[in-house]
Amino acid sequence: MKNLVATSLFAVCAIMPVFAVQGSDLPTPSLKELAKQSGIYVGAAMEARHLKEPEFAKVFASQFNQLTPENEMKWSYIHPERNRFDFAKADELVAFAEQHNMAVKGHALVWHIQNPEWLTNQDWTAPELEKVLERHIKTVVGHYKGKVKYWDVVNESFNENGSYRETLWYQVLGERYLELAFKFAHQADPDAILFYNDYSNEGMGPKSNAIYRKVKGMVDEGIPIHGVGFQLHLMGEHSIGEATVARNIQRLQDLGLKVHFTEVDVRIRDDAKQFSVDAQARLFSRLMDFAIYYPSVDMYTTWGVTDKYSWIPSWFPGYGRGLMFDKDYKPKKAFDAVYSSLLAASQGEFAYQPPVGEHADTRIVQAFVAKPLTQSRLNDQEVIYYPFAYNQLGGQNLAVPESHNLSGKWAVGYHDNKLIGRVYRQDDKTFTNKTFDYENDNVEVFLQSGEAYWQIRSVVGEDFAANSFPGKTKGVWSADGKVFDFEIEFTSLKSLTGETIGFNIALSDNDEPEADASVMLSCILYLATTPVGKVNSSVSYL
Ligand code: 9MR
Repeated sequence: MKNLVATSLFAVCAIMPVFAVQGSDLPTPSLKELAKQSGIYVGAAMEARHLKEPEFAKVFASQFNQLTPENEMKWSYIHPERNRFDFAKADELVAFAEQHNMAVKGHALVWHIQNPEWLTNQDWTAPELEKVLERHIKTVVGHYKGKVKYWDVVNESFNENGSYRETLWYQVLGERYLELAFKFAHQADPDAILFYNDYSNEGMGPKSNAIYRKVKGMVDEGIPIHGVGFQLHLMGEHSIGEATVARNIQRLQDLGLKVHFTEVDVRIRDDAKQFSVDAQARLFSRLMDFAIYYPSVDMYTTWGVTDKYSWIPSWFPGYGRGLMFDKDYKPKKAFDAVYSSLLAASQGEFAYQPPVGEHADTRIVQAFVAKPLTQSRLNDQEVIYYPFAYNQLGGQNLAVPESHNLSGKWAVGYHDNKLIGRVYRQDDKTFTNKTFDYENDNVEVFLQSGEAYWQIRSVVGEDFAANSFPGKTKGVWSADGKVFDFEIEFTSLKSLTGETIGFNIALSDNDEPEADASVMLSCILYLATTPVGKVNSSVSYL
């Protein structure tokens, strides 16, 4: 829990934002003033072109005390030719920040996107590329020494399954490019606070486990790394697994690292109803609750200020409402919710406690979407794939044991009265000839409808085994055991639209040839779900 405010047992009543509204709709005290009382920088990403817009600059300067250049410090902008750096645009932003007493976070010294052609179109040897990296980092960090206090040193090095992303940096320099980048940045400005930054790394899972292992290794070796950024580009309809985010923050905090929320936005559809607007506001404020609660979280940055300018609709057409201010710079419900959390904290009435404990430790609950399908078969284009997220049997360590080379993703949609899904699975050793199904490599699906609950299992290569599900189940494996297609038909229903169904899926892996049940190393990876959820015509919360 942060500095001034002790958690109050009495403060459980709903807290309404009580703020004076000035000429515009902006509150007094400002968001940044409240955040400061909780020891948090509240910031936003911004592009230099926005400085020309008085309303933008006004809202930014009045509400935020931290700025991240959205693009201007990326290689293609700041280092467009091998022997030419161009600081002009980034300098404008840093000057604006200085003028308004804002902290600046530089973004990003090493990334695989927005790199100039001179860098990407050449075959580098490792010593050459190391020199190029050193020169870039030392020149850029050196230029902003004393002006840019925080840096995203390395951005997005890992894949969802925890492997290294095959970038130029990784291919030529190997994983030590991370160590090199942090060392160079530190040498250029020993006072700078240096971050590793990524997306989909807020909860426990293969990606955040890989990041944890890497940053722990760097801390142990004395490499100057000071924190991990969670980008947090979220979807309004997806809740975050609070217990798993809490555990991830805690373990990074235990390493002595800071955690920054670096690129927060919560996308909802342009035609989203009040439900999604409320869900969006809850997510924004829940993140602020985390920031207030954890001493290590001292920066909360949104990826943009106003829905007028956001990267989201160009990547996700029809999702133009992801920020805290609307297109007319009016604060939205999300802003009020974040403000309320900070106001409560400033008044000693902050009551939020992240869920922890046995239950939270061993079950990760994450909402996901099952989409309606146009036909009675799965079409990869119509569904959303999710990674199998963690090792259910891992106790405190939810990473897949290193001996298990297992990863996968899954999706489910629905048509008429059928759930129709697919699993892509990768495993180096597949066992299917043991006595009991549960000793073999398999996929397990857990279903709940009302009070009834079923577990159905399909050993690799076989249909679902006999089970008590009252409808029809069918599972078909590809010959190589890598793709599993399944259908689960609720024969008592005509349609699943409007139904409430619990759904959960797991990959089980046994890599011990002689193992019986008592020594079986079973590795269940799953994206767990709330026990009960809803299916409606557009989206399901299972
Ligand atoms: O918001 C940025 C957008 O203007 C750029 O076109 C895009 C290029 O990939 O990068 C966006 O910012 C990204 C950030 O640098 C790293 N995390 C993901 C952000 C959204 O894509």
